[in-house]
Amino acid sequence: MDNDERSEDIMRRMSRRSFLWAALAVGGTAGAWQAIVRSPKDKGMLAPLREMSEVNRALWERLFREGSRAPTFDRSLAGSRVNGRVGMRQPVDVDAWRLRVLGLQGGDRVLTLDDLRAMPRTEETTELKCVEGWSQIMNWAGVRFVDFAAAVGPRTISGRPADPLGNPRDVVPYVFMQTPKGTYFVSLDTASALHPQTILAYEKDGAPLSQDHGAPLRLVMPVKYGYKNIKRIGLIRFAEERPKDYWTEDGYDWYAGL
Ligand SMILES: Nc1nc2c(c(=O)[nH]1)N[C@H]1C(S)=C(S)[C@@H](COP(=O)(O)O)O[C@H]1N2
Ligand SMILES: [Mo]
Repeated sequence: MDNDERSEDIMRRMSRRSFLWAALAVGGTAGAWQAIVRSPKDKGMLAPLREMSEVNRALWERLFREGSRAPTFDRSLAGSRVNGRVGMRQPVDVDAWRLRVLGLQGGDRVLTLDDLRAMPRTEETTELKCVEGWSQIMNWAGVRFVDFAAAVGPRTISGRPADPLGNPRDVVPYVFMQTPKGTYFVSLDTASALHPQTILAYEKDGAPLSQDHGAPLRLVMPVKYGYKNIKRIGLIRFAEERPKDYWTEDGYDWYAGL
């Protein structure tokens, strides 16, 4: 799909397709379902369903181009709430901690917290929304994921040097992150990972992250539900194919967009 296509065009084309589906439905819902399940598979997914997810992606990318932002708040409104300790049962030794980065053009990297602190620093006060039905405004500081990506050089689709800020669409389409022993893990679409409000946070309220909030490094992405905001990151991998995702395996939505 041409991603420079306007969302209105995508919608118009979708409604033309909807008309076709409606026509099928007149012939009986069972008939329409038969048409779906008998349709050719595309990358392991039934073609009509694949089309839906492609449209979802295209619409989101348009939102990103237009500068869609999650709300930000005054720092005085920031509070605290902790949820989820998968992969965090034992305290982490922050001094011994290292971040492994895979899927790069120049080979694997091992980074220290100081390496991350040397990258451009960003602060944001945003709302974390948990799918369980609560939300909490919190203040974070760290490096924007897009600046991190620019510093490490992820693999690209074209094979040319990565330019995550100028040409984000050339970066391979998925990002995988996991806790040091791989107990909790998320996969993300690269467009959302490169969103300007997505940060690798190492501070909360101006102090190093507590163990509960994901010391020494966690993901903060207010454009997605809390369960994608992985705490205690030990590994980041840029990927061509969609990697596994902890909560998606339990039936939660993979995209998890807000
Ligand atoms: N490693 C790890 N990260 C995690 C979780 C978890 O269980 N383990 N839970 C997620 C969920 S469901 C939520 S809502 C947020 C909560 O982040 P907080 O504790 O900083 O509020 O962390 C996310 N990151
Ligand atoms: Mo959550």
